Amino acid sequence: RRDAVRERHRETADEVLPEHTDLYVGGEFVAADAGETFDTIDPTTGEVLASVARGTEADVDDAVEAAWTAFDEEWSGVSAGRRQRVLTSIADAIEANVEDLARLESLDNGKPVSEAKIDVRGAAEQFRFFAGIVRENPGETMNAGSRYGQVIKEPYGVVGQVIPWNFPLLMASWKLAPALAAGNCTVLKPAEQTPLSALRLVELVDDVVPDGVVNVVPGYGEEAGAAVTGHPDVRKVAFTGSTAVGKQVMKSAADTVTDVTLELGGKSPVVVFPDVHPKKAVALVKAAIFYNTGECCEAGSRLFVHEDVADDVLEGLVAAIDDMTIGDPLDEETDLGPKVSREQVDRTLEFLETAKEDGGEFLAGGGQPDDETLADGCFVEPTLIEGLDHDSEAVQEEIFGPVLDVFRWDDYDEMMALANDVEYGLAGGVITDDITKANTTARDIEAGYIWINSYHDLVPGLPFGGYKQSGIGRELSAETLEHYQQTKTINLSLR
Ligand code: TXE
Repeated sequence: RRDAVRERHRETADEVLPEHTDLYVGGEFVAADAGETFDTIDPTTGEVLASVARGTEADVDDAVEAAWTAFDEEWSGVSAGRRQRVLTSIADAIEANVEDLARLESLDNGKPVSEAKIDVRGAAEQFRFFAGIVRENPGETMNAGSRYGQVIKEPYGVVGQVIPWNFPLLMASWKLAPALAAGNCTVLKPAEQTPLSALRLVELVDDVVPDGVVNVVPGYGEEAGAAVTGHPDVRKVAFTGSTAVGKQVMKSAADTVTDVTLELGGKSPVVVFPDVHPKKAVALVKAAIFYNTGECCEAGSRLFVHEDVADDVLEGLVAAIDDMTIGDPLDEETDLGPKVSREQVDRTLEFLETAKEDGGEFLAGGGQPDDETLADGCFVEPTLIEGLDHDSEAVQEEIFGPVLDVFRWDDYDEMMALANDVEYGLAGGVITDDITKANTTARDIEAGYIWINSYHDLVPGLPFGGYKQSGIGRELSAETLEHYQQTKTINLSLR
């Protein structure tokens, strides 16, 4: 069985891997300046998928220069209509390759292919959304006594974008679409664990995007990432990743007073009221935490379930976990694939260890699956933990794996005080059919995005981003376009 999975992954890789694994700079695929590469690993089999150019500061310098050349010579002068056509063509190219891009994503990240398809379609949708609003940029004018004022929005020129590995293509689209729509050129650094879909994307759109408008520099965070976010000629930085690195990015941006938007970690609460049918709660809570193997910044990783329904909901969750298919992410039936890397498995297992030491009771899971056929992969069992103090490490920190901390409540105010007692504030969920409770609870949770009776449903047009240490700025919306623009006032004297 293990051999069969390896064979299937090798064959799939032959079909879907990008032809080029070099840097993409100025519209050309080029080797890294230092001539080095790094391996990207298939987390299901542990085998090397590809060796990819390892970009460093010199490569980032080249990419930034290529981006400025493209901006100055072409992109700054193109009409909104042209930008709209480019964005639409990118969406078309993605949609024409949904199956292959999804399989590629599944190989490189380990996510179930059924979920990868949702990502790929979502990526196309990003480009369509920003293509749709790109012309809505009229600016303002004002007659003010003896002067006539114009307020116009201008692109920054060259922006730097660093993305994580949990939704590689989707995150690339969240960054590229608004940056290009706003009229910028960009240098994008994909995560070292998952560089392949960004490279495949630029192969697919090489003939529709003018040279140098999009540059991709794969590499490690401290080498290529820090060179992008700290580059003196990058006028705006957009980062998605850990809160710890987000803070460093913000500090280094201070040196050049560069505008920064950050989308960072989360530890989001899901609140279940006693009026709901336990079945409905189970389905939503399960999706909130286990979607994408728990590797979601918005994952609902702390459950606050009302005492009156707690036993039923928890029993239902344990049964739902038993029913989950853990295995080869290329199988359509797989619900839970491997984590992205061995490092991520170790990190999750360390959290589980501290939870045990802190007296956590494991209602399900708690380690790696005891299944010989999964031994090559980075698998972690779906896990439910009850009985932890709210201030313990496994509750306060983002685990970023399939691990749910459970709390029972009967006093609303006490529950809400705990729900908000984390340094993060990205998202939250409320499950109830009482519209008043749903709305008041949504307002009481200190977070940037609240779902009532759903989860993970992100739609272009509804802004997404964090309160507190979960970030700065909003993606997916018209507000995002503004993050990629600066405001110029022109004050014309009529005297
Ligand atoms: O993140 P990093 P890691 C959280 C999650 C996870 C933890 C660690 O809890 O377990 O972070 O993951 C680049 N300057 N999230 O170590 O390091 C890096 O190369 C500039 C939540 O993978 O933040 C990659 O491209 N860039 C999160 C990206 O930053 C740097 C998604 C993210 O990596 C850099 C990912 C530096 N000094 C992890 N160091 C979310 N919000 O969804 C690294 N990078």
